Amino acid sequence: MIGQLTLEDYLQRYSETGPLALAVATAVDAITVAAIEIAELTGRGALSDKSGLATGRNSDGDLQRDLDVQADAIIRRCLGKVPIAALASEEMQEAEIGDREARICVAIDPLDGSSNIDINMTVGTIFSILPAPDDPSLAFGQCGTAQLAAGFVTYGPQTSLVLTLGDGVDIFTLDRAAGGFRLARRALRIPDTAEEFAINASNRRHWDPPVRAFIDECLAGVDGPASRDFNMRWIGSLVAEAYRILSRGGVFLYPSDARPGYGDGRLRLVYEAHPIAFIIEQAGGAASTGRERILDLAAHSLHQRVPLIMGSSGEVRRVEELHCDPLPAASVSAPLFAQRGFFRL
Ligand code: AFP
Repeated sequence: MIGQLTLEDYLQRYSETGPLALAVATAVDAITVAAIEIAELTGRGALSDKSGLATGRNSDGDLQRDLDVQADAIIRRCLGKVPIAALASEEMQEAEIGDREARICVAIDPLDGSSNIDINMTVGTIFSILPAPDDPSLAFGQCGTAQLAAGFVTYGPQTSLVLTLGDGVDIFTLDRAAGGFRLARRALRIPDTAEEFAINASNRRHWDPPVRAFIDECLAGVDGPASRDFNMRWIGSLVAEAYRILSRGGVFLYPSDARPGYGDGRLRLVYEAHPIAFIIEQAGGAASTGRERILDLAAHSLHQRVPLIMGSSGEVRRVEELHCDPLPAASVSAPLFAQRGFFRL
């Protein structure tokens, strides 16, 4: 089965389960067609006239790069052939209403991690597929639990699609010679405990005490409450972090912090946290704001940000415990780090 089953056959089998499944399968297929074109574009790097250089800012003020815009256009062209009631993108200020008779809506982050393009790091496309409500303008105000499917494509050493249709998580890798995706990993499961944590440690002074307390526990390793040592990773690309956690466990934190504009963290609920949370939970992990389950949230605005703690369920639960019953502030400024000088207080 591994390496034999094509994504085409996989989606064909799924689409035979009903008209809604057919609509989902058709949209996933269109996104993967776009992904092959995006992979070619990102793979050309500086040889492409669409560089990773910034060209402006999107509707929410994020730095927008040529390839962000190019990837968005490719996906919208490919999805243009698919009946969709509403389409939302990080690169579009408002959602676009499409075919009001269509059964599904799609939210996309065309190129997540694009600040990594000019340093040749893995970037990716994230997508969420939702049922079309009677009023398509309400499509992206649904809870994350409404999602029918979610996935992301990594453009890295492999071009791989990580996909959930609501019954587990499978990975398909692009077979460039054949020009299509083949099943590479089936039914991924995330271990309940982590050996790696991922956070941008340069922001420590801005974190809330529960996040500091959790990271301090990780740093204390075998000498601290976790009673085991951790390794650290920070790639700066959500899809790469999610792929690693799906492959070997771990915990990722992009919390809210005290920096201006980061009161709800950096990541977007509708087209980043919701789809990633759906995938992580389908693989046996957990995804939280630190206080609430990500999938229980419904966006009140399209580009709304949300704190995201996701990965091995035991670690996510520990972060939630610390939010519910925070350690006394004094214990968070553990002298251990002042002595080590690793984290100056
Ligand atoms: P870009 O798409 O602007 O590169 O942002 C990527 C991202 O949204 C997410 O993929 C990373 O995990 C996170 O930002 C990295 O944020 P920092 O640069 O603040 O570490």
